[in-house]
Amino acid sequence: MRIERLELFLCRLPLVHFFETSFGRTYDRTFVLARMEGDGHEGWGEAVAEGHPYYSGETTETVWHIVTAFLAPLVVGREFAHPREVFAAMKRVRTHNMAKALLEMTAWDLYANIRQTPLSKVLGGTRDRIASGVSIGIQDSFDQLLEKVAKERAAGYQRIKIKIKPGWDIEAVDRIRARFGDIPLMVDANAAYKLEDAAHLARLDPYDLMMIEQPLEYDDVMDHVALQAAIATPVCLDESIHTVRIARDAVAAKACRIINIKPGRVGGHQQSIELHDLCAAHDIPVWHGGMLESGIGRAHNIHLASLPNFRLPGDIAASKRYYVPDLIEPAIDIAADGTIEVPTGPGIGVTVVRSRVEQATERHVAIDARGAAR
Ligand code: OSB
Ligand code: MG
Repeated sequence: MRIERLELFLCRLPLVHFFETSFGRTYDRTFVLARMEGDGHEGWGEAVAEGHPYYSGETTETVWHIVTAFLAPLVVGREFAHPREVFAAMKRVRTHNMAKALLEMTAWDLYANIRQTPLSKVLGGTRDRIASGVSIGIQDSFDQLLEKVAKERAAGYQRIKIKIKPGWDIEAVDRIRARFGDIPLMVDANAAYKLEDAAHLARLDPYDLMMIEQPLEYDDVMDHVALQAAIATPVCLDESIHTVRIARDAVAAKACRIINIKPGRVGGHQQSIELHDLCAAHDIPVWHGGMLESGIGRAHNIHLASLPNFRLPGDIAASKRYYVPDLIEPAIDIAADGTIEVPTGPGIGVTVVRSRVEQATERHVAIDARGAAR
């Protein structure tokens, strides 16, 4: 396939409910969308970078800069036999995996559309529904948290994850266990703790959590090894896993027992497949994370999560928890059993509503083989 043209859209959408992590509270989401044309078809993708550099050093503005100045010239106007070649074509640019993933994932949708095949099939997916969980942010009170948990349980979600930070951790878990009993429950600290907090985090052991996600720093592996040896709760890494090579080292060092895969964080679908396969070979379960994506990124995630080693429910939930209306039709929804159907049409299998994208767009650029034009 030849990638003939690339468009970028810098968008902003209000969130249905604010989302609070240990980094702070967000009321809306800023993100970059990409659209590619080639061989008479189109592809869509979404970068997971946010408007701030708190989860990752990348932001929507760094994605815009790196794509327009450095990555687009390596991809636009070029011929690829398969989208698995796209990440390698961008190798000379270091880091910036969110920017790379934007182009790489968009190329996968384009390829699947050219082949008139669902993206899940070209990625190697094996299931037609995925298990869905929710990530519940830090609330204003524990009562509000319990109400949120009750609402998501009633909606059918298969597991509950809550965000934690010092001062919003043991008591939050204790109250959820007291009210809801033995439900599938996990916590995500987004790097809010230090190794010195090991004894404090060991107080979570009796609550039989599925895992604690990213307790320590985003650039750490070895303190997680020490922490995992000191606590019974399985450690899951998110922010620390920037590349497949880091994952290999983390698994070998026993820094974690579970890994969260976000294709946007690791450079796209091909890197995610390699990470998925590495974990499968070491009997490390993986699950699919989320980054408050619009329906475009969310649809990509659903297809990837259909691969076999995605053994635990992901943070891939219904559109209506995030954006109403979503940028796609039909919106993503969950069934009463807490599963989401993998779309069966070509590519990501959902229709991008151009008028809604345009309404959300604050900046747009189109790039062809001759360069950028507004
Ligand atoms: O750490 O998994 C995370 C959202 C933004 C940035 C980081 C994270 C998250 C979530 C939300 O947990 C998951 C979702 O519902 O999309
Ligand atoms: Mg996380």
